[in-house]
Amino acid sequence: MKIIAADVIVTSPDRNFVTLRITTDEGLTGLGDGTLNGRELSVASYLADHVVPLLIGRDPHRIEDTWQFLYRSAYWRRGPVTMAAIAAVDVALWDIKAKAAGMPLYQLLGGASRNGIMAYGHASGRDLPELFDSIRRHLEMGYRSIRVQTSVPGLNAVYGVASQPSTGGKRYDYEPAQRTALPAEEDWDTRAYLRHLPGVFEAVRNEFGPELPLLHDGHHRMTPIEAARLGKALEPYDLFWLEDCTPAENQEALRLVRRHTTTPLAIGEVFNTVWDYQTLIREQLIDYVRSAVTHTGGITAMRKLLDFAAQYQIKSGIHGPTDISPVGMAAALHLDLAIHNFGIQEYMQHGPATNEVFRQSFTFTDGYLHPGELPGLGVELDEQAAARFPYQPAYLPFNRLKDGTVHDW
Ligand code: CS2
Ligand code: MG
Repeated sequence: MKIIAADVIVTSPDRNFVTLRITTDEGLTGLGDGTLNGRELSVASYLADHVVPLLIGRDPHRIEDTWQFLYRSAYWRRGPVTMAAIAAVDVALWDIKAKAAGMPLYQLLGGASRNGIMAYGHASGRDLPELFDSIRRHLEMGYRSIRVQTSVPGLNAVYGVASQPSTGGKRYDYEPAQRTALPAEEDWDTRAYLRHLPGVFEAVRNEFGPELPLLHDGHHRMTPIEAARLGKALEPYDLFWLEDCTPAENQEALRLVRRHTTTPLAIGEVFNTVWDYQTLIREQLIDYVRSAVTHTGGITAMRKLLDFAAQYQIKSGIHGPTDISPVGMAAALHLDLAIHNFGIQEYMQHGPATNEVFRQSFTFTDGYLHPGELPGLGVELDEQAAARFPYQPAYLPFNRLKDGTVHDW
């Protein structure tokens, strides 16, 4: 079998997506997600201008060889753009191989290790009544694990709160990237946040009881000692995890956090390779790997990363916001079902226009996701529908502290 075409499809139903479609001379097609929020066109160009010419004529079955070729022959390695581009190719090739084998991808990855994939949803609120309503709504939608994000008194806009002015107040789910010419500026104050958050979790536990798995995303905003303080202050509320508590480029920073708290830690959605995790995993400094298949070199690389983590009893917590397309989500679900060290899967639901462009066979029932039984990934792209939604520039917001200093968003 030979690759005869590779098309980069950029569409913007509810938000921008970059999809690679590889076609073989035997009429098989495979899809891969290369969406990098707020920088979508850089991956589209990397694919169209630099990678696609290298794929034509190749044997699509040689996935590992193609991965190594794209990673090493580029000379310039790692990084979000490169690894998203490699991920798009890798996942498309796994889609083709599973279709050629006539089985859903998870079967090719070793078969199911569980009956379903526990998912968590995003509840948020500007105040407690709004937050409680949002949690109830997610429980009604079938979620059995809930991420809690809340506004902070004195701050105008905070990550993760769906119904705040910057999101037009209407959304029940939080979409961070705004279709604006320039990134929106938001404000931040860690001391105000640290004073406010423990009380919110106390109230949520009082209202919803001790069993409901609760997660929170610190979104890279604290110093290591601030993160240690928050982790400790949240211990009474038994969180499933505290995510991205401090920027982790300096992996050793987590040693300080670990020294002070037993709140489980999840990190990795902005990572792109196993190298970003070496110290974190080897020293048991995290409990969940948060990478997305789309941003970490695809299924080939994610399996190796999760196998490494398994040696340290560290579990998966794959990144699944709406800026991971249905193709990227399906790839994550096949992996989630097959691996042993599965922890939990993030699941923000896509909008109706996106579901029109990407026909999906994965299901969400009573809190559990399943990738479905169709051969391959189980997602097809409607190119005519995609063409109706041309790319629109969009940016993620950024933060400034009260004194004007740029801060992690
Ligand atoms: C977030 C993301 O879902 C999460 O855990 O951290 O929503 C993140 O903000 C976006 O993916 C950025 O594009
Ligand atoms: Mg996050």
